[in-house]
Amino acid sequence: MPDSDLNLLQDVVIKGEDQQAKSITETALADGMEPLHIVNEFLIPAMDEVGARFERNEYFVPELLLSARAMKACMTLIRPLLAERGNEPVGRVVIGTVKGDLHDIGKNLVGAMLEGGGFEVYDLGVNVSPEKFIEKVRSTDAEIVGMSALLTTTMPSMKKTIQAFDEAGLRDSVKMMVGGAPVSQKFADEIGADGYGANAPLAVQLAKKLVSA
Ligand code: B1M
Repeated sequence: MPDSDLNLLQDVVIKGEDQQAKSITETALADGMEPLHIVNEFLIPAMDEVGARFERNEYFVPELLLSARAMKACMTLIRPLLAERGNEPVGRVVIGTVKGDLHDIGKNLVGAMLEGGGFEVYDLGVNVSPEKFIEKVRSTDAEIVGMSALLTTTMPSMKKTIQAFDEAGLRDSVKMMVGGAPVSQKFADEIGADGYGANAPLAVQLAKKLVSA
């Protein structure tokens, strides 16, 4: 399959057409196309474009969700092949919605876009205690912890989690990023987080900056 045919893959991911995206990826892989080439040349640029449209207020959350779903559909085929071939991920992120909080739509979106950005993502789900974050970082050697909170009442869980990493002696070996509608840069600074992502595309940019720092 020539690269020109794969431009369609980029278009359908941007449009959020998951079934079509998956079927083009399937054909490309069956034709022997390198999985990493598909990710780097088509899927990541597609998500970059989705992020850019979001920044320009041309795309909103529903479009982000559809594109993230389309990209995820492709990644379900590609991820096992990348693992098999030993391609190193950009970095490893343990992500979760903090203790007491059950909102996961934004966190899922961030996780999917991080995956699209080449990260290995360990998603702990919702209502994640500091102990669970620590346990997962220990077992995966992740470089980044991503915490999401949607409730003002659960924002303190972020601070508690950072403190728990400190107490466990792990604070210097991991970067901690936070996000969610009520979270701000000011709050991130107050609790000693390493970064704040206002939205999913910015969270990916931030994670890339944190792993290369
Ligand atoms: Co809830 N809820 N909710 N809710 N809910 C809010 C958050 C609320 C603002 C609604 C309101 O009153 N206007 C309010 C919070 C008020 C406050 O804290 N001051 C609220 C409340 C009160 C509650 C309950 C307490 C209601 C009740 O039971 N009385 C309850 C709490 C349950 C709990 O968590 N313990 C509750 C329950 C629920 C549902 C289960 C019904 C459902 C969640 C379903 C689910 O997630 N599976 C729900 C929903 C859907 C919402 C609203 C309507 C939408 C949230 C959402 O998904 N947004 C929300 C109102 C609103 O926000 N307009 C609301 C879309 C999502 C893509 O955006 O999550 O912000 P968001 O993620 C963004 C960024 O924030 C960022 O990137 C994403 C993409 O751009 N981001 C990160 C997120 N995480 C990040 C992490 C990062 C970086 C960026 O780095 C790691």
